[in-house]
Amino acid sequence: MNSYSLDYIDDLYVQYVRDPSSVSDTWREYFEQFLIGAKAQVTAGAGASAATSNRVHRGVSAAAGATVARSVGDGNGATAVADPYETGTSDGSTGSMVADQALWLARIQDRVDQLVREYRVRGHLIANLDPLGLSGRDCPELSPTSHGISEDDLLRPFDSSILENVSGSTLDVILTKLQNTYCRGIGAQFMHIDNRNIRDWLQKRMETTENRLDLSHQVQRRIYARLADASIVEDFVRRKFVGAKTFSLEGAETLIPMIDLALEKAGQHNVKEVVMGMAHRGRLNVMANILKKRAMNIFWSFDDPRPELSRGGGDVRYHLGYSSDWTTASGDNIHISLCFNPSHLEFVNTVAQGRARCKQDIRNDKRREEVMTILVHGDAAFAGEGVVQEMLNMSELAGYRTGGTLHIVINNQVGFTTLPEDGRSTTYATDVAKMLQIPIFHVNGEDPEAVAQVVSLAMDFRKAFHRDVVIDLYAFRRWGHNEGDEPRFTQPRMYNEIDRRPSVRLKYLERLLSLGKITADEADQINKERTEKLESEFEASKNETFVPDTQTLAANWSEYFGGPEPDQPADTSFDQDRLAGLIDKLTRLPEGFSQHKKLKRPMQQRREMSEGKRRVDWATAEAAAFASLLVEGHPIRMTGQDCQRGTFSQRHAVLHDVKTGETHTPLAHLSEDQAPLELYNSPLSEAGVLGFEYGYSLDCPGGLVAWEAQFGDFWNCAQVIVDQFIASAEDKWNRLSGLVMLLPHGFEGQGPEHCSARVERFLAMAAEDNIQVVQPTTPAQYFHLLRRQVHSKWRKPLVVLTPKSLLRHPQVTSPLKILANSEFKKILPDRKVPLSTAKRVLLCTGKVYYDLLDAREERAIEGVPIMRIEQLYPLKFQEILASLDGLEPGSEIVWVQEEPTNMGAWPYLKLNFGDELNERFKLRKATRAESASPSTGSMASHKLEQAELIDEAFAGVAG
Ligand SMILES: Cc1ncc(C[n+]2csc(CCOP(=O)(O)OP(=O)(O)O)c2C)c(N)n1
Repeated sequence: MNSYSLDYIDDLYVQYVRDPSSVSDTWREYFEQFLIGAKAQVTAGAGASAATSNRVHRGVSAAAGATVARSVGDGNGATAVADPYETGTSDGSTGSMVADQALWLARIQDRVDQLVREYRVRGHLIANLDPLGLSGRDCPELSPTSHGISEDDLLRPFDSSILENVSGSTLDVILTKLQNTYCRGIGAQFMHIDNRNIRDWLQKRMETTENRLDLSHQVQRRIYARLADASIVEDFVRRKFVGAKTFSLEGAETLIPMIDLALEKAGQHNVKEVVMGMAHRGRLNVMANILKKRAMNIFWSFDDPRPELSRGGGDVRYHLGYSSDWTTASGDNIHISLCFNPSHLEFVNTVAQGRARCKQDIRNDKRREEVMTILVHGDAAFAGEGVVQEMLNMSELAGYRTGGTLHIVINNQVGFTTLPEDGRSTTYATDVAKMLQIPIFHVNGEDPEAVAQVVSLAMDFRKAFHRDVVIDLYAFRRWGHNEGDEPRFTQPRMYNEIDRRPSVRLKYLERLLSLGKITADEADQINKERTEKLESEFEASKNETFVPDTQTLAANWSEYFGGPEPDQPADTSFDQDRLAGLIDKLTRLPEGFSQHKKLKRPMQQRREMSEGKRRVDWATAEAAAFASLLVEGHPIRMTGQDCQRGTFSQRHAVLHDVKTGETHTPLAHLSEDQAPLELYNSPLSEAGVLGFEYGYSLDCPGGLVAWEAQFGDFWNCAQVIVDQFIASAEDKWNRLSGLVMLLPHGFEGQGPEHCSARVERFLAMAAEDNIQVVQPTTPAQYFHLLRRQVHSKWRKPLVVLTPKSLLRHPQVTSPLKILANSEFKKILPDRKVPLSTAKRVLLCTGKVYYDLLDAREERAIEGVPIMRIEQLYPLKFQEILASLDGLEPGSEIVWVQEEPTNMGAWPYLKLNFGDELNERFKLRKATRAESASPSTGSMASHKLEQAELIDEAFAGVAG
């Protein structure tokens, strides 16, 4: 017994003394017995026989004994009870055979129980996981001698109370069972799970079977056939397209039977749809053998005979998505969608999760059982990319849960040229997943039957507990990182070993042949069928008339379109009385609801807005837009950090009863038949959460899906999601999204990380009408913008720079009738100062408009209209020109922005419209000086700069 186990029992005892119900039944019973015995001994003094004492104290550890002794002693003022192991003669013998047997039992029971526990905790360390045998580990805690168990002890029959089905077995039989369970081709990590029921479930499943499935002949043949599928495709492609990049799966072909068996289980578990996310490795193989994409389409892409089809767009073949239907052996149908994927490893994870969540919501799958996600990862990427942690953290949250994801790590033990020892500080590539209360199974990829067991167990775990589960598929990479890459430059020893290894298909075939489970003829037949099929697909792909299968958008996208912005705006009006009624409803609270006293006034004001007595403010316009969409039947999902209340305490979409803590969400109580509303505070993540919402939007064309940044400054933590998905998915993959990004923006002296949503970045990536970049300045404009996003059939991501101080600015209000009856306007003219009388035009966007307005009024400046560009992109020169109609040619136009000159919209405007504007007018700028960071950290300095900016805008215009 080592100190670790003694401490463990000691701790357990202390726990028991504090609260007997906090320990397991077995331990409670044991401690009760112990105390009875201890008391008896105290009462009987030295007369109590050691044998009795030992029998009573069966299983107590030395340390626990000491604790118990202390505790009993403290309680009774009696002397400490001796450690039962120390009782008797100096050699440990009591002199009585019965007593000796009891003494041995008491000692050994503890030690064996501890050893059993060690196997459960650490057995995976010595499991036979690595086909290359490079990562073997040592674990002295698993040797019986380190627990004081002798060779002789091993041969004695023994009754373990904590292992099932071992009654009367000798210790060595018990040990063999443990080794079979925990140290063969499967290494299980599950003892970090706090919930005992879950641990027991796993233990039982593994220990009663020794973690092996009794596979039927059919299943064994099926596994072989899937291995043949996997390896023959690889072989074929390598022969026909010499040197082409495929990111071969070879060395990890067991992935294909693994997914195949997962889908079989999924069918049995009533899963109807699977969303898959995976990177480059093995993707073509998965496409061919799991998604059943016709090989002719894959082959065609290697020759790439029609360059004109993908000029400037499209993507490489190993990033493309696909979807198809799968029929399991038992006849269940599952629709599988493989997500389009950028090179950026692991970022697709939450995109896939968001898609699965949306599919569940569409199916009204409240238990989140009919749609599941399978994510395939690389070992280096899983350990290295932080977004993995973000995804895992989201997996159990009410707003993001998807009922349990199957994670498969293709662990080829190298990342490009980097070995695990240089790539991670953890024992396993999967250790980040230990943060969750879920099991992690490591499995030897050259042991297809262990793989079959693991995937069955993992899928059953997911079904039973609705949690994620991780399989770490230990394998190798037969070729270089890609097929043109020489791995022996950097991994010579590893590749010596790899070169010696036959394929897993051949190894498994040998096994089945030796067991008589398949004949050589049958195996040949399986191989021949596959090769012939591939040959015929290859020939077909060469045919000049061949047209590759490009999948169109799913059926629920049929009425929506992408491409250029349509000329016709969508009708975003809404019946005024109905809108007033909805706003009023937002102020009604359930009977007895105790509202925070500071909310009473805004609520009263909101009521007045509904009655037309007060103009509508920003937050009310947003709530009104949401409410109107919901009652029209458009679902809304909005998440973001603290978005329920709103970072600036403006939204209060979820109210909290100050007495009970109960919540009330007025937007969810508008009408019986309103569409569903999902409004969640997000975890403190940008990349993971934005990826999720983007994914959700891919399957939710008819709803409003919005993500709000705490401050616009933070979206760049999710830069990859914006660059690789939001801005470019239509161009690369022809996939549309109507996702809304709400980014609080404005220079208000709060420092360089609380001022700028870096609009210049969006404008730099804006092309081909790929996104909308909008900075609305009135509540009515915001209302129509949100409604337009749903009512237009043109689906584009919408980036909105939203206000902060303007949320409470007295001038930032709109009449209810403009919300009801108007529409979104890309450019707002100055209605007070006609262009025909203008000496100069100030052109701006966002909050600075109100600063300019104030200054113009204060300084009594005349003849300087201030125009606002509300939609920065898409924006055509003709639209700008039309809004300048009437302005004398040669007049001065000043672009005014709060941002430094190298940021904001100025670089974009100058690049796209500068020459044309200058041909007709004189364009200049009023901006902050160029700067490496967006703003000063000093409030005083901010004010000075702002005043200078306004002065510059009006410079030379007499007041
Ligand atoms: C975010 C990101 N960083 C870097 C790369 C470049 N890269 C492509 S594959 C790769 C190695 C990946 O190793 P692993 O995750 O083990 O997968 P494997 O290729 O071995 O299957 C790297 C670094 C990338 N694609 N994405």
